[in-house]
Amino acid sequence: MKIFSGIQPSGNIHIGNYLAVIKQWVAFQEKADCIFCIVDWHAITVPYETKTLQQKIKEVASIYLASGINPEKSIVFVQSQVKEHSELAWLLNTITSLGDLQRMTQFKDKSQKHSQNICAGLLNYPVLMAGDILLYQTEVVPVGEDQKQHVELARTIAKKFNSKFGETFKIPEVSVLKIGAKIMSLTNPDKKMSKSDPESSRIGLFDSPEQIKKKIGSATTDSGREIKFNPKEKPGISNLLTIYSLFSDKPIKDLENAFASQSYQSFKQSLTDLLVEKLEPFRNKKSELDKNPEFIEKILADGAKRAEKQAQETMQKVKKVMGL
Ligand code: AQP
Repeated sequence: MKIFSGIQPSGNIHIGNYLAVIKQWVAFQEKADCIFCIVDWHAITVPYETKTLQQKIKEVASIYLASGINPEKSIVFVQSQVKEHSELAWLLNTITSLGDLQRMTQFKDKSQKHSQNICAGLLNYPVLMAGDILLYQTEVVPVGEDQKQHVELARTIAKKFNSKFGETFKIPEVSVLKIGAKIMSLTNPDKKMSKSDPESSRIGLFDSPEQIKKKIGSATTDSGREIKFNPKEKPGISNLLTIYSLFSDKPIKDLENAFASQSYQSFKQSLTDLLVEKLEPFRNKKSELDKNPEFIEKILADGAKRAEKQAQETMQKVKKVMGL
């Protein structure tokens, strides 16, 4: 089985990215051929800092490794180091419907968020993502809820291409968790936790115990006192219960029973302790990796070579069937 997925180096990776996506990658790694990309060409579709981009790329690589991605088993690389991604994206642009791109939820959301700066790249983002996926004949794409629509569009594009030019691409399936596919913001639990939102709205994987304590302590809860999972009526507590459940591997029902007679404050204290404990290995591994930047550079360079080989094979097929 072939797996492909990626994360943008657009800010601090948070527990939403980890619980919904990176944890799936670690599990897939045991049973499949995996390719994990740092999608820097996606990150430049909204305003960004050129000076810190390389540092952010290295940080995402550290997170992959600190989370248990084994670069000897899986391919880890930076998208812009394999030029076939942009080549295939251009070709797929010629068969992608403009209407499909305009109705993408992320395009609408990000156009609103960056209304002064809507570039064509933001509209074409899903075509580049389809290229990323199809280039490796991917069978399964593990993502969070918000990226499901883009994987569905990649399937539509692959099917259209195959019917127009002949069987070329595998049709990828999406893998989205049943619980935890959308971790919500700590300060506004009606919105997803996001890398580019204010610091207090998310827990970063490398946050210190003090930061975790402060953020969980001030996380929005709901009126009432019961620790009950009810995302419609109690979105704040339901989000914290989901985070607790995924980090402790305990079902939400068991947590509701365990905290039945306790206050929000003692539940938050217990969640803080759990997060401090579970994120400690990430912080430790990061300080180890920070001492050896050449190690990460070597992994990314090796990964790009391995990815490029597979990407070139697909591009040869694509160009041939397109008459290029
Ligand atoms: N809150 C979330 N809960 C669960 N999954 C999430 N993902 C993102 N936010 C959550 C999933 O993480 C993967 C990588 O995300 P991305 O880098 O492609 O960017 P994004 O989806 O746009 O996520 P962010 O964190 O909100 O980044 P910015 O702020 O840069 O836009 C994807 O699989 C995504 O579904």
